[in-house]
Amino acid sequence: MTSLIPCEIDLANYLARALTSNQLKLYAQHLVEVNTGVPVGAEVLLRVPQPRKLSLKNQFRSTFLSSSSINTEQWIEAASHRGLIEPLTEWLVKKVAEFLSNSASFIDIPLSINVPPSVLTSRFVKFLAAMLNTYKVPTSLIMIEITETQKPFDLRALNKVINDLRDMGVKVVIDDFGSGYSTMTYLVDLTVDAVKIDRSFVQKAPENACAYSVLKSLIELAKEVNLQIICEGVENLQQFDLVKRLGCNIVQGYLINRPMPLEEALNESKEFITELPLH
Ligand code: G
Ligand code: MN
Repeated sequence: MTSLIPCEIDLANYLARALTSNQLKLYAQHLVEVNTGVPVGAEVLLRVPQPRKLSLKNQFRSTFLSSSSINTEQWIEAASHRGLIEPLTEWLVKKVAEFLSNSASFIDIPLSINVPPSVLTSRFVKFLAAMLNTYKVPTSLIMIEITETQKPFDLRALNKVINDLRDMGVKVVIDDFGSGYSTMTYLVDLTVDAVKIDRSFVQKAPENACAYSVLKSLIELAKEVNLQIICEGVENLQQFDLVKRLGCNIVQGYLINRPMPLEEALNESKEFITELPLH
């Protein structure tokens, strides 16, 4: 496919263009159960094709050119400047539902989709339900990761949406746990299934006593209120052993695998058991 990218654009414009010209690709990265190495889910990630000729003037230039992936924080931030978050999230949901309906026979792990609080409204619940219904996809195959945001939002309204999703059978996870301004409030006011602890703590913990203490406390807190604990950004065995020892249930990160095209990730889930010194 040839690129339609003009020379002078920012990431938001590029995203808008990539969306309308159907150039965004879905990648996924496994979530693996710590004690068994068995994949128990996969996070869906957005990838854009590398533009051949792109002269970006703004802050996105360096991050954007260094990689063909857009991390969740980046695309949500960029998309919010153009009212793009909702259409982009709906596009993602539709693609995931479509994908699952075409391959449902070999998939039995949930796919998680990153959604910011601003999009988690009753409209989103209806849209998701309609897509899953249209494509005959069981709700148990969808997980929603609520991403960290700096925008204020109504926690009670958000919790109502979370309850509706969970009543449908969709799992809900708080993403980037510990890194935002509202960690404790989230924990108190939102009824979710799991927390995904921000990679910054996981990565610093082996060498930084303070990060270690924060990580330990975050895990203890989550355990105390009976939530499952996912640690992201696990890149080496030292980090793996540490989070396992502290009581983490599920890991994700380069130690297990890199994000790969969604289809490949799901094909791999079938036979895939992580070869780690798990016991
Ligand atoms: O915060 P969020 O869950 O959206 O993060 C997903 C991003 O993290 C993706 O862009 C993915 O490529 C990246 N990622 C996945 N595993 C690792 C890892 O082990 N280390 C680092 N630094 N990034 C990772
Ligand atoms: Mn995420």
